[in-house]
Amino acid sequence: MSWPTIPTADARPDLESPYWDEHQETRPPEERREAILEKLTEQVRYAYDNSEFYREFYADVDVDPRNITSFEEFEQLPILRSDDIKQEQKEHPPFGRLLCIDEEDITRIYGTSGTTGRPKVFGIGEDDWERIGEWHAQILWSVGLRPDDRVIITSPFIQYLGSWGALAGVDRLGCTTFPFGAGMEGQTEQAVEWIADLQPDALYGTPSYALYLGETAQESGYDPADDFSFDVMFFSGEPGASVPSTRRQIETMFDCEVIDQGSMAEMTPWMSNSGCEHLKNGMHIWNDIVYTELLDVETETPLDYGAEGVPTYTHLERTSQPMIRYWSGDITRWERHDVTDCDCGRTYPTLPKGIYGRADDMLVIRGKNVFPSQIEDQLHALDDFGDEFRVVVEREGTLDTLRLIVELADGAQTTADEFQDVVRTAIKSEIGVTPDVNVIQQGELERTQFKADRVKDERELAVEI
Ligand code: 8LQ
Repeated sequence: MSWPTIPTADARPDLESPYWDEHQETRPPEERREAILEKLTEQVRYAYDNSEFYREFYADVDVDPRNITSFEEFEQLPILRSDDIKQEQKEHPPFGRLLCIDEEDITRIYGTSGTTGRPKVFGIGEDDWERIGEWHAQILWSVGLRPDDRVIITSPFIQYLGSWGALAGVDRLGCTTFPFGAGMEGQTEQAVEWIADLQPDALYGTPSYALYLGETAQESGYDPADDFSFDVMFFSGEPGASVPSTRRQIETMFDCEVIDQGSMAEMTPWMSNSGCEHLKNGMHIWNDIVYTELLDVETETPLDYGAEGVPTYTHLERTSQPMIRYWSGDITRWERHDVTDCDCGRTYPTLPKGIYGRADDMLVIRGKNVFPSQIEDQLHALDDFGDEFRVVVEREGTLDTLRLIVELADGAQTTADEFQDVVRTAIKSEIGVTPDVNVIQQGELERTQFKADRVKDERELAVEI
């Protein structure tokens, strides 16, 4: 086995092949594990040899980072967190000593796109970027994209790696790329006209943006199902594509298939979590591209299939800024491939319900654990829902209260009072907590052109009595 692999310039499988690399994708999991371990050993040794940060980080471990011989040894390496990267980059700006190549060999600089705190900086070398393109192309092949497809990218072309990573894959696959972007005033209205004229076959963006795009198209007099010709939309960045009723709504609105994708920008190739054209909900974990463990949220120890925990990722072939045992802070459940209802033939583990959300997005309301994506699922299943909502958690005395601000669709069959009851009942049956519900008219809440931010937790502001 060679490490790291050399990207294959422009080779592509036969058009009829469902696989980019049949052996890699369909081999028995045990055989794959052996190959993964070889790559893990190489990756950890490489990081240790080339990064002062990792040498310090592993100073007290009981295993030899230059020669990891088993998964058990690998699991003794400490977990890397976002704050470790931020601190390291603060002390050794701009890249931190995580960087394993010379600064002059960085060909691309990206960063985190959040609005708060110090952004994280990612320096990526040329060969890493080529591998990212290659792997994204491989995964997009499983999604059903082929070189004759026209693909519009409707996420912001900022530091956000989602847009650029999708672009790299679509380019490498040989599709016609239409890098439209998002985020500027009036851009969505323009996107509607461009899509109506150019009829792309596929779209990449966030699920929230697809709904906004669909609504905007309807306001401009289009029916996205009839007037556009999308076969597939692939999404990343937030839950939604694996929230069953949101997924159904997008599929119906555009008459297309929906594919869920995405790990984290740090972990690019972030498509290593991805649905395929056969999977009805959720994502396969391409764990021979990025190795993924599921760790217990409290004990941080590895969990078996069937359990719920935090995906923790390790690059397998990254030469510029490798991440090893990187804690995502997300929550999901994973299953072995043969427990999943998917007939694609791939033997990767699967996240059947996608990533529900971040552990710190989980609201504990009166002792019940609630993910905003559960509320989203209930609301999108209601006929008269006007597509947007907000969740406000407040504290009255010692009790937590859940307030929902929910839009009623234009042309709804129910009154605001009736809809309020419908929402209350639906949410109570899903999460066991009765919310206060404020009904407002469709269009009153701001739409996002990127990732939605729908939750306001005001409990910390409350005075304890
Ligand atoms: N996150 C990302 N993808 C998600 C998904 N499919 N389902 C649920 N939550 C998801 C560059 C790619 O779009 C991945 C990405 O968005 O990277 P970021 O910007 O670093 O954000 C990572 C976080 O987005 C994850 O930790 C998930 O909480 C969420």
